[in-house]
Amino acid sequence: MDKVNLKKLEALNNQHVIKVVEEAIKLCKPTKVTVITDSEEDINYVRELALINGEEKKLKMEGHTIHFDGYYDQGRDKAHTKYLLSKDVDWGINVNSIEKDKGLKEIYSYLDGSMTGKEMLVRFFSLGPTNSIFSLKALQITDSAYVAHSEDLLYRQGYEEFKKLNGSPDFFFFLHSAGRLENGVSVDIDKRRIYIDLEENRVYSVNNQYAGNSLGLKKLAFRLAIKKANEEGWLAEHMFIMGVHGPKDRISYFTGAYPSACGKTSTAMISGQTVVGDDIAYLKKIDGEIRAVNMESGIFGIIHSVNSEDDPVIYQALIIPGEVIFSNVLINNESPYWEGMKKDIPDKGINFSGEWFEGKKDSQGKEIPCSHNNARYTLRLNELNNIDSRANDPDGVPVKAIFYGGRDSDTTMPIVESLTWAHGVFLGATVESETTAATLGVRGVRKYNPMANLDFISVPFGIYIENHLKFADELKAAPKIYTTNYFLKDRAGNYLNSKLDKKVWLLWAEGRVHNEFEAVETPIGRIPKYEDLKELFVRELKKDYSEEEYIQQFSLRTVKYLEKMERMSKIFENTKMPAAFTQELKAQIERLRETRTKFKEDIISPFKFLDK
Ligand code: SPV
Ligand code: MN
Repeated sequence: MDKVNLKKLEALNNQHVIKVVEEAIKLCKPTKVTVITDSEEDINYVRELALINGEEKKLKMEGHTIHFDGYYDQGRDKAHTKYLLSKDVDWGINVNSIEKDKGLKEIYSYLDGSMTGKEMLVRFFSLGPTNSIFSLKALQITDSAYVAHSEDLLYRQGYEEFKKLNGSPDFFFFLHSAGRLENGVSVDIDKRRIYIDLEENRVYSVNNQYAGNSLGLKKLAFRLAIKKANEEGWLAEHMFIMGVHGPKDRISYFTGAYPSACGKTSTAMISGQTVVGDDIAYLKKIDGEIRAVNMESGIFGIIHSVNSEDDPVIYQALIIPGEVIFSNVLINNESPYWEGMKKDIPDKGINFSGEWFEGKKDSQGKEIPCSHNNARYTLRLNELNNIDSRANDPDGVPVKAIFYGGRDSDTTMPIVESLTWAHGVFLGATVESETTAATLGVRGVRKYNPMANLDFISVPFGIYIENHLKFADELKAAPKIYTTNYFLKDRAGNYLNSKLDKKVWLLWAEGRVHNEFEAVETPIGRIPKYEDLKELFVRELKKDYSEEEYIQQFSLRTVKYLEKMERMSKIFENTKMPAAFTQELKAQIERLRETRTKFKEDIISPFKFLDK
C-alpha cells in the first residue's frame, strides 16, 4: 500500500481495521491497494475503475452503465452460502453450514492470490442513517469495482463514521474477490463460495459477482445483523418501509416482508405513497413505539415487468439521465431492454448469454429470454420522485403496521389482519411462498418462508420467533399485523387480482390503523367488509368491485388452510418453539376445524361470517 492510502487508513485510528486490511492483502496479494474515503474524488475513482476494468460499460443515457454477471451467476447461490460453525447447532431450520476450520481452509485457498494483477478496493459504509443509534459500520474489501460502485449507490458513506468507532472492533467485515474474469465476468463458478463467520462478524465471498452473492453489505451483512439484533433485542428484517398516505395528509408508516420477487418493491412503490426502503429494515423500540430505518439508501430491484403503466416511478428513473447500473438486461445500440417493459424489443443484441438473437436456445434447448428474470437495476433512492421526506431520519419512522406476504396460488386471502400481536407473529412465521428466479434453482415450488427471511435467519428459529413475540412488550400501542397474498388464482390458473389491487389492501389497512373501517372476524383473522372495499376500489382505482370477486377472493378455503396447518405442524414438530407460538398454532387449527364443522362446507363465503 502506498503512503497516501496508508495515511487514509491510519486516519481512522483503528488497529482492528489495519489488521484486517493487512491480513486481506497478505492473503489475496493484490497488485495495488486503494482506500476509498467519503470524498467525491474517491467515489468517482471507483465509478471510473468499473469502466476501465470492463465490469461496467457506458450506455447512451448519461450516467447509465451495464454490468453482466456470468451466465450461471444470476441469483443468490444458496447451496454455497454457508455459516462457518465451530460446533454442531440445531437451529430448528435447515442451516447450510460447514465446520469452521475446514471452511476457512477451503475459502482461503480460493482467495489466496485471487487479486494478483488486480486492484484491491477498501471501502467504509454505514448500515442505516449516519449519526444514528440504528447504524452499524461495515468495511468492504473487494477487487470488483462493480461491487464497490453498487455499494456506493446502495449504502451510506461510512469513512467518517468509522472514525467515531474510537478504535473499537465493532464493525462488520466483508472480503470479496470476483476471482478470475473473462470478458468481465467471474468464470470459476464451480469454486463460488460465500462463507459467513458469525463469531467474527465477517464474511468471505469468492468467484462471483451477482450482488446477492458479492456485495457484503446486502444479504451477508443482513445475516450478521439478524444475529446481533436477536442478542440485543431489536429486529433486522427483510422488509420495505413506506409512508402510506391516508386521508387529510395523514402519513402512516408500514413495513412489509415478502420473499424475493413477490411484490415487496412494488408494494413500496404503490402510487400516491412514499418510500423509505425496499429491502432491509432495522426496527427498534424507542420511547414505547417501534421505529424503523432503511439500512440501505438505494434499490437493487428486479427490472422484469417494470414499465410505464405498472411501475411508473421506477420506469421514469430508468429512462432519464442519472446514475443507474443495469444488470443482465439486453443491450442494443447502447440502450437497455428487458422483458415486460412494454416496448418493442430488438431481435438481437448483447445480454447475459453474450451475443443474443431472438430464438437463441440454451444448452437444454430452452429459449433464452432477452433479459434474465432476475435482471436488475441499481440506483439511489433519491433518484426516485416518491422518496419519503424522512428516508434518512436518524431516529427512524414510527411503525403503525407490518405486512407479511408470500406467493401463494391457492390458500391465503388477499389481506387478513391478525387477531393479536402473537397471532400476527404466527401468521408471519407461517408464510409459504413459491420459489422465484431470485435464487438459483427450480422455480414455482411451494416453500415455507417465515417472515420472508428463511434464507437469512442466523439464530435458532425458536429464539428468532421469541424475539418477535417479545418485541411488542412495553409498547404504548403495538402495530397491527397483516398478511397479504397478491398471487391467489382460480381453478383455471388465472390470477384473481390485478397488480394494482394491492393499493386497496394497503389503504384499507391504513384506515384500520386509525379505526376507520370495521372488519369481519374469521377464524384466520379479520378481513375487510365488502362495502368498504367497494368504496376503496372506486376511490383508488375507479373500478367496480363486484360481490362475486369479493366472494372468490375472501372465501375461507378451510381444507387448504388445514392442509397448510398440517404442513406447519410437521415443520415445527421437532423444533423448540416458544410456548406462545405453539399455542397459536394449536388454536388456529382448532378454530379452523370448528368452523368447518359448523358450516359443513370446505369453502366458506365471507358473508357467512357477518351474521355469526
Ligand atoms: C433478494 O433476492 O431478496 C434481493 C436481491 O433483494 S439479493 O438478495 O441481493 O439477491
Ligand atoms: Mn431482498
